[in-house]
Amino acid sequence: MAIEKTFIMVKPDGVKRQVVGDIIDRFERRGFELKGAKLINVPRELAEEHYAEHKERPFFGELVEFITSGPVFAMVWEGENVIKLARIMMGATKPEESQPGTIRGDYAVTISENVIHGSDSPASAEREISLWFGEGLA
Ligand code: 3AN
Repeated sequence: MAIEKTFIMVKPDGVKRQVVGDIIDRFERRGFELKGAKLINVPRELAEEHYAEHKERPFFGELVEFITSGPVFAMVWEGENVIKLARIMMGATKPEESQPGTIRGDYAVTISENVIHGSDSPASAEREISLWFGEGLA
């Protein structure tokens, strides 16, 4: 299994609720390495580009509003199989399917304000890392 990088973002609800430290701790304890991190207010164009694949979905406007509503904590994590393992650590998108012990299962009860985003494939990891951090980290 190759060493991968993935893009992880604590959304505005997670930053407000001060769970950034816990999320970093979970990734460090699992054995992943932090390669980049920044707290930023997301410009609308970046939000729209990040969620471009959902442009036609009815909740696109809500997604962009939410992600630009306060600072997010964007990170790049590296390690073996990190893309898939991070998704498992995050828990399912639907609150009724996210298991206790996962990040969403421990912190979120709604589908829209669900604390964390993580790349869902090697192609999106590459795209999202360059979008948020430039080519240097990709
Ligand atoms: P994930 O973030 O788990 O990969 P996606 O890619 O299906 O989930 O959706 C992207 C984001 O859009 C989710 N994190 C969630 O916050 C939001 N979302 C998904 N489905 C809905 C929905 N039906 N209503 C509102 N927001 C949604």
